[in-house]
Parts: sequence; structure tokens; C-alpha cells
Amino acid sequence: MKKPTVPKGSSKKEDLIPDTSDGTGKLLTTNQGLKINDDQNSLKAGERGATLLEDFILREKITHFDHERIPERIVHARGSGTHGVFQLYKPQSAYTKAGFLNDTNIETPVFVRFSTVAGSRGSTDLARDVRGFSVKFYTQEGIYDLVGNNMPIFFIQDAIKFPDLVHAVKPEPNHEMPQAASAHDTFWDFISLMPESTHMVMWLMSDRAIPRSYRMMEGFGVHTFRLINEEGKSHFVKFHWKPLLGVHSVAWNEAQKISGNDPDFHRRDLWEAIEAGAFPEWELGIQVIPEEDEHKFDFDLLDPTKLVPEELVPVQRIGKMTLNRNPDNFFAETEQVAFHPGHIVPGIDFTNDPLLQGRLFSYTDTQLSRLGGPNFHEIPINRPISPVYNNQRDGHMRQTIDAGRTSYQPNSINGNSPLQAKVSEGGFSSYQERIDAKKIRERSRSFFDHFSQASLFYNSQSEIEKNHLVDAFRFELGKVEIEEIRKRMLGILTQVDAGLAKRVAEGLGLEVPSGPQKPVNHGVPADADQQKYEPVKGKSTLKSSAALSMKDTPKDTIKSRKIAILATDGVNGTELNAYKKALEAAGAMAKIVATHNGHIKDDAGKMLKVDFTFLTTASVLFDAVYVPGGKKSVAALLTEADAIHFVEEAFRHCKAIAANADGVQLLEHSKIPLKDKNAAQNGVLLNKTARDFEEAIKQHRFWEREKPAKIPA
Ligand code: HDE
Repeated sequence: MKKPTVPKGSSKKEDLIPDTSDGTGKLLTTNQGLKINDDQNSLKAGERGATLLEDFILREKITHFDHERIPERIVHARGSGTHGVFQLYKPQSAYTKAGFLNDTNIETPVFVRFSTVAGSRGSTDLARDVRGFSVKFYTQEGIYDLVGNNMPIFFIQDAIKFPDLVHAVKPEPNHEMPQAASAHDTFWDFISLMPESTHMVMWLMSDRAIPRSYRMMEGFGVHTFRLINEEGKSHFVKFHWKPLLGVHSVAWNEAQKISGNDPDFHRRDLWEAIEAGAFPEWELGIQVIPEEDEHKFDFDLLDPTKLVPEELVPVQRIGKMTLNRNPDNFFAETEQVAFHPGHIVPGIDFTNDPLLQGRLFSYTDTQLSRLGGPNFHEIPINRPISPVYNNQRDGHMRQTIDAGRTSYQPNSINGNSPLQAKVSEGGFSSYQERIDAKKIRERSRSFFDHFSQASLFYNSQSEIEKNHLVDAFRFELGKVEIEEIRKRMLGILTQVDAGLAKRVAEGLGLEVPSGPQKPVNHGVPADADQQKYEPVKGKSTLKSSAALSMKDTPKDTIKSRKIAILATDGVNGTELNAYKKALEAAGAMAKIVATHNGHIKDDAGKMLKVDFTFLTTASVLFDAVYVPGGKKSVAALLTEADAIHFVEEAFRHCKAIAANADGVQLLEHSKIPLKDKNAAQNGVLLNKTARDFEEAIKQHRFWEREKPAKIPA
């Protein structure tokens, strides 16, 4: 079948234009279009009141205000969205008939929303948490939503446990604490009783849970889906998003400080990068598994607590997504956008993953209360760019004026319109999977190896990543008050790795439980045979998988990286400008941080614009620090405790630091160890070129600095 081709530039943006309003230079009106003469004073009986009920302008304004909040998302409440496009590299007709995965001439508009899971709408971006990664494709065949996360697996295997999981991680119901944090008793109580979550908590305790940027995260569809080709043949598929900037994270100590300095850190980062034209890009990857291979693996493809190692099934990169336009209005677009894993197009279909099956119910249901009724698909951001015709009618806030007498089918009055589409006309037809089964509440034995992939994940981590995992478990379990829960978690960790359990136990001041540990599964039906639900540890065919570590992620650009230049009056302007220019030419954002706002005067009397002061920013908001020379400038910085703290903290967080000429003195006065001044030791560059500095910044972090000892900062 010939797929419809959309010329480039036919975008969601154009679709949104009729709904976009801009009052610049216009006269103020009421919602009824009446021009307003006085928006400063309500209508009163005399100048000292009382206010009159008659004041319809006041009433309209206040009433609207009273109702301008909607319920936040029950999970993923905190998020940031943006527009972009998806471009296919090569037709995928062997696997799928989906139009947007077959025609390389199509530039499919997308809207993407990134989010944390547990926190409220106003919570910090840098919580230790899973990140949501939702992509809405406005295809010619309707909306396709890929509603994924930045981790490839999930906590639970069956949708019926989702409310329990979320209740456990959300702030505790008696006092509503802690906000946006899993480090509390109810979360770990639940996790320690549900061994199926072990693999996911390994990911959650890893640095993946504290990304440097939304732009530097992987995305995963999590469940196994199906691709269906023109012949009706099905292949299993796992979806991936691979960021071209690599996968990078911050330090936990840094994450906590960012939360105070700029709780909007990720939102701002995304917004500013797009405004600056540094458009974030991801490649869409697919792992394709023929139907015949369904039972070839040592795990079940339907089990969402398992991933398909890339060593077993390579990821094919089939297209690129570029995010290139910030929304005009946060509420109208980012807040009202409604994703649903059940929004699919011909060529894509579901599997029987019991977590996915439950999700298929939840997402429309939740929009009914969140967006207020069944017409949320008419909200401009949710509206497909392909036409919508059906006999669904009326309801709260209905926008469409459906013309004609008939709203039923079959009908003879209107020629039976709208007509059902044949498959050859693009009509959706579900994959005809053969099912021959009893109606039972059960879990397949093939789902019970809860530990092999958790061990695989741990074994695939670098030493540094393992250290961070240990620290994260010590932090999280250290915040748990009930000792029984900590001990139970140690029992679970023994199943992952004895060394890991021992190190976590040391930090908690506990002994690793002695004897063979067999964590008990408490998620068991009342009448079930406990033994049937016992977790097992199978043998993974792989010892480690490189793709699970962030160590070898691409480190080849400083594009959009933020660099602080510490300077004040008397700075060597020639040097500063040359360095700044070189860094900016490589795509970085170099900002002057000074002792005062406004402008600083360089050593030649030229004025340089200050971007931040030590009061308005902090080292945790930058990727690297540079201290240029200039006697007077450095002398002033030496008397500024915040300047010394700035470089020490950047060192503590393993960032690249460059200092030239007198600037070196600032480092000498700090606790940064500078043994060999001529060597660029671990990313500390003294009197080196901007080019050397660029190479160091590309490395993202010099984590090995953490090994000998952390400096106080
Ligand atoms: Fe969600 N999830 N979820 N989820 N989820 C929602 O839908 C739900 C799950 C994910 O940016 C809600 O519109 C159930 C897995 C993202 O707007 C809700 C289950 C994955 C987002 C919901 C899951 C996700 C949501 C809340 C278990 C990764 C944010 C607001 C059966 C593949 C979407 C909303 C956005 C949001 C239900 C599990 C990802 C309540 C019942 C697994 C990225 O419908």
C-alpha cells in the first residue's frame, strides 16, 4: 500500500496556530469580548466601598482565577515538554507497515514530555527518581504515543500492584513527607517484600536516577511491543532512544545542592538549550525479535522487569528525533498533553505483558479526572493532525460542531458515514494472536527469576558506578527508620552480589544476614502455595553487558555545556575573551561569574558584562570552571569565600577546572590538591590552552578523583 507522504514543514505548529492567541498591542477585554476601561478598581458604592455584586468584570476575573488549577498527574506530575520532529533513516517495511516508519520523506511532528515520577508539580528536578520519557508522534495515520522511561525495566510485573507501589513511594499519608524522595520507610518496606523489584531498584540506585540533563538520558519503551508488517507478520520489538550527547549524570551530593540552588535545573537546561539552538537529538533504536524466538531467552519477553541485553539482540538505529521548539504556553501544552500507551497506529501492536495490559486502561481513565471529561482529545496539543470523524458526541467542553442528522451507525440517512476503513485503506486491525487459556489469576513461573538481571546490571558497572550504587543504598536505607526493613533489603542484596550487600551493610552498621539468604516473596495470593511464588535465581547467559554502563558513553562534544568564568575588575581581558570565544565556538555556554553585578572593567579598561554573581549562582549549576589571570581580579577573588568554595565544590564534583597565570593562585588557596603543576591531573588544567580545556570538559567528569579522598566542599 502506498503510504501518504507529508511534505516537510507540514507541522503540528501550523495546526496550533488558529488556537494561539497573542495580546501584544491589543486592547484588554472580558471573555465576552467587551473592552475593559478600568482593570485597577472594582465597582464600589462610593470610593471606600462596599464592592457591588453587579461588578461582572470583577466576578468574571475572580471566578476564572478560582478555577484555573486542574489536578496534577497522579504520577509524573513534575515535567517539561517541548516540540520537535522525527525523521526516519530507512524504511522498516520488513517489520512494520506504520507509515511514519516507512517513508523517509515524512518529517513527523512530535511533542515530548520528560518528568520525574514521585514528586508533585512543584518539586525539584534533581530528585533521585526514574524519569518519564513520553513521545507523542503526530503521524498521518493518527497519534502514536511511546510513553517510556529512562530505565528499560519496571518495579512490578503486574498492573494490579501499581497503586501499591505508588502509595509506597509517595510521601507517607500521615504527614505527607518526604517530598519527591524514595528514601523513606514505606518505599523500602514495599520493595523489601517484593523481590521482583530488585532489578529496578539497582537502576534506581544508579546514577541513571540523577541525570545531568534530560538531553543526556536514554529512553526506553520498557514493554515488549509488536511490529506488524504489510503481510500481517509480527515481530517482537523493544524501543530505545539513544541520546547523541551521550548518557551523563551528576554526583548525588551535587544533585542535592542543585535542588536548593535551582529546583528547575532540568527544565531550565532543556529550555535554554532549545532557545540557544542547541537542539537535543536522539536516535530511535529497535531490538527486533522474530516470533519464533519468543522462548529462546532465559527470561520471559512479557516480563517488564527484564531487559533484552544488546549483546543478544543488537539495537538498530532507524531514525532521529530533534527537539527544536519550546512551547508557547506551559499549561496549554505541557500540562494538558495526554499520553497513552494505547494510542497506536497500524503496524504497531501490544503484547500480553501484564503491566502493559493494565496501562492500556489507566491512561484514558486518568485524563477524565485530570482534564475534566471525555473531550480531552480536542485540546489542541492532543489533537491529531490526521482527520477525526466518528459518532462520539457531546460531553463537557465539546469543541467540534458535528454537522448532520446522524450520530449512529449503521445509518442510511447519511450513506452510513463516517465509513469504516478497510485494512487496505489504513483501517486498524488488531494482531490475531492465538489464545487458548483458562481464566485464572496467576503469574507465570517464567517470571520468577528476580535476581539474575539485577546481578548482570551490577556486574556491568564500572568501579566508580559500583561505588555510587553502594553510596546510594547507604543513603536511602540509612534514611529508613525501621531496622527490620534495612535488614530485609540486605537479604535481597545478597542475592545480587555478596560484596555489594557487605559494603551496604558496613555503611548501615549492620551485619549481612548470615546463612543462605532466600528472600521471601510477600506478594502472594491468600490461598497460594508460597513455594510456587518463591523467587529463583537462574543463570544469566551473560556475565556483563557494556550497554548497561555509562562509562563508555559518547564523550565527544562540549555543545551546550555550561562553563563558569570566575573574574572581577582587573581581569586579563585579552585572555578571558580568547578563551571564552574558543569555548563558545565549540558550542559551550560560557558565563562570567563576578563579585558584583553589572559590568567588570578588565585590565585594559574595557567593560565586560557580568552574567551572575556568587550570590545568584553556584558551581553545581555548571559543568566546568575557568579562572583567568589578572592580578587585581584574582586578589579580589582570594578574599571571596564563595569563589574558593566555587572551585573546591567543582573539584569535589569531579569537573574540569582551568586556571591561568594569577588565576592558579585561587586553586592554590583552596583544598584542591595540586601536586604537579605541569600535569593536567584529573582534569585540573593549569596554564593550558582553551583546546586542552575543551578536551577535558568533553570527559564530563573525572570520577576517579573521588577515590583517594573527597575534599570538603
Ligand atoms: Fe505510567 N501513568 N503507569 N508508566 N506513565 C501515568 O497517566 C500507569 C508505567 C509513564 O508525560 C499516568 O497521564 C499504570 C510504566 C510516563 O504525561 C497514569 C502503570 C511506564 C508517564 C499512569 C504505569 C510508565 C506516565 C498519570 C502500571 C514506563 C507520564 C498521568 C500498570 C514504560 C506521561 C497520566 C506524561 C503517567 C498509569 C506504569 C511511564 C496514572 C497503571 C511501566 C512517562 O495513567
